[in-house]
Amino acid sequence: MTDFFKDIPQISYKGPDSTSDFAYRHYNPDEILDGKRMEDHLRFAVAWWHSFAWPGGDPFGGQTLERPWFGDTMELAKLKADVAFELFAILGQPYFCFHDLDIRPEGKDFAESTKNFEEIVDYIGQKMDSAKTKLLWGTANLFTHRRFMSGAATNPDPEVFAYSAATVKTCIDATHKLGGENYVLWGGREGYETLLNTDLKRERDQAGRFLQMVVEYKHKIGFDGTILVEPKPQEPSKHQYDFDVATVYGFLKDYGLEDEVKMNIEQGHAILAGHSFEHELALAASLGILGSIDMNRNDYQSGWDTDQFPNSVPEVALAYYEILKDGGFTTGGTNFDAKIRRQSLDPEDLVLAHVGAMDVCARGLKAAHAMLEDGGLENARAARYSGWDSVSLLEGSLDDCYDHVMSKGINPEPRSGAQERLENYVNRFV
Ligand code: XUL
Ligand code: CO
Repeated sequence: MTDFFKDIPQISYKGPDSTSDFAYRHYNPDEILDGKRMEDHLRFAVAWWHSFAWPGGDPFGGQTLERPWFGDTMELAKLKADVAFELFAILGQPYFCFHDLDIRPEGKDFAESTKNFEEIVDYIGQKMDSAKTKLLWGTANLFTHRRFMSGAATNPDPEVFAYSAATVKTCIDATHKLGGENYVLWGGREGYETLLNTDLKRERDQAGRFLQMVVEYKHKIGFDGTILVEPKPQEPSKHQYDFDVATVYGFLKDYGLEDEVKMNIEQGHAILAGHSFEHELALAASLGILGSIDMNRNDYQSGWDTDQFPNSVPEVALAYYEILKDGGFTTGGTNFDAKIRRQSLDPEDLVLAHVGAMDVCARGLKAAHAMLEDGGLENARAARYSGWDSVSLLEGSLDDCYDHVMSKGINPEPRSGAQERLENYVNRFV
């Protein structure tokens, strides 16, 4: 045991009337919704990078957080893992997620970085043997080190492509070894700054082949987790090839991967793309590629990726509504890709950020479930499209539509979309 979280109790469900900071008021893992435990619906994960590796910097200032495990040695990486599993025990969430760089010190070359990585993966594996926490997904950090500044898969230098592919191989191996349920690719540097130096077609083809290689490798080693791509429109690159769900779906179709790869959709990325979170989720669901979510929120004034913990029940309720309507998570889950604010220095801040977020998500899930049970939105939607039940226009032609209008003297009457009534309806539940 380290003493990092000393005096912080294990968090448990105490009910909505509890006034304790260190209690769940809504997240009740064993509560059954639609025949399934709440824990199995939400499948919460802690993100190693924000919770244990992030030093608190912003564009104007460096480290604010002081952590006894900061530093580039194997001993400190193990201390970081010890503290991570202590947080998992306090929260009782079922999953975690990591990048290679979050858990191991960078070596002097690829071989040393890989050796460090494999040793820490084994260390984490041993800790998992006696903990209830499992791996939701692993991923490779192909964006922080300067070698990736011009892209990973989309780099003009083939040696960076190879380095990135070799890194992803080690990360899929580690994810497989730890029983991970998904493998994520977020293309942080897979985009460009200026078209003046960029061969856009070539870079997109490199990214397509890279993803095919990932899928081929998954099948080769028998990894049966889901491969997930995480869309984001910009930051760090000005133009990203994986802008949003629609863009990535077109990309998957181009490279024959639409049945192999699903989406990891992040709230803040959806907002940056000019969409709502529920739009991205509903679109992915309609395309059959909704996989998992990164739950966070952005600041609505600053307009950049602030990765804050969620705290709005109405927002998350609409997100979980789309997820439940799609049948719920299978291999996916709710990863808190969220960080505390840089002034939140204390160990308890890290705990309470997760506690609050888990409660907000639990309330959102309950509201979403109640709306689906009640059926108000689905009935209203069905009624709105019911005219289609009695016509077969989509099997016909322009000529058929012309005859239909002419012969029946059709003169369509506009009907109310009833948005305010539906908004009032949703507010009854959230
Ligand atoms: C960056 C982001 C990443 C991915 C994993 O905005 O969301 O943390 O989730 O690489
Ligand atoms: Co993310």
